[in-house]
Amino acid sequence: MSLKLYYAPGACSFVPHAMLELSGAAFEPTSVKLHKGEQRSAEYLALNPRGQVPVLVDGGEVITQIVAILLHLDAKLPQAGILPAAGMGRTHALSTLMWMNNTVHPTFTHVFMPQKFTDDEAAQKAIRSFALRAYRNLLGEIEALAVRATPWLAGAQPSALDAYALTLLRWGGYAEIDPTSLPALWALAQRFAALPAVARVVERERLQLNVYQPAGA
Ligand SMILES: N[C@@H](CCC(=O)N[C@@H](CS)C(=O)NCC(=O)O)C(=O)O
Repeated sequence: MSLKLYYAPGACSFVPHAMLELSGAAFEPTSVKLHKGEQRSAEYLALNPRGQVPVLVDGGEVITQIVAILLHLDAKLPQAGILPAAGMGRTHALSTLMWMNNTVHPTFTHVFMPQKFTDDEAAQKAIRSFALRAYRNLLGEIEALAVRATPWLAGAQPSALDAYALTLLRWGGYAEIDPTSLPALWALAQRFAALPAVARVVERERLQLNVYQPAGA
């Protein structure tokens, strides 16, 4: 089995990256530097014409989209605990995972890259500030999930939900959201980052968990 994961430090690819490392399976992590535009190189576009991370290459198969990658890995590496194995726990976890991917994540894209949605600079400012308010509320919803965590978001084992929650909270720091203002989520992210396998990923991606800088600092 040959698994290769294309990831960008600090990006959403952290989710499959952390889960692969937690699985204990051998894989080749390959960094793509988004700030240098490496995702738009001819070589990378040949792999993923959408120019995005993550990409998983399993043998000869190229897989894109976080949820598809996670479901593929979950079937292949059940020991990773990517989602609960069965029952309503799995259904609810999948529901939360899809919401993080199709709602919370794109809301942050509107905050961080409003230029993807309009050329008009005034409209970009308006999109950013509107999306930022929405993003705060969405992180508030994840905080409520973290308050009820037992002790992880999907139950007894750390899962892809905790990896996504950490990523979304970290991103908030780039958008004037102090992670410590969401105490249950902040505690959960710190606990997840401290798991030895996840700590290796944090080190490989050279991530700082709290990137928040108060305005004027
Ligand atoms: N829907 C995609 C979203 C992937 C995505 O948004 N990737 C971002 C990083 S978090 C990216 O590669 N951005 C590079 C760019 O847009 O140039 C998924 O679930 O995989």
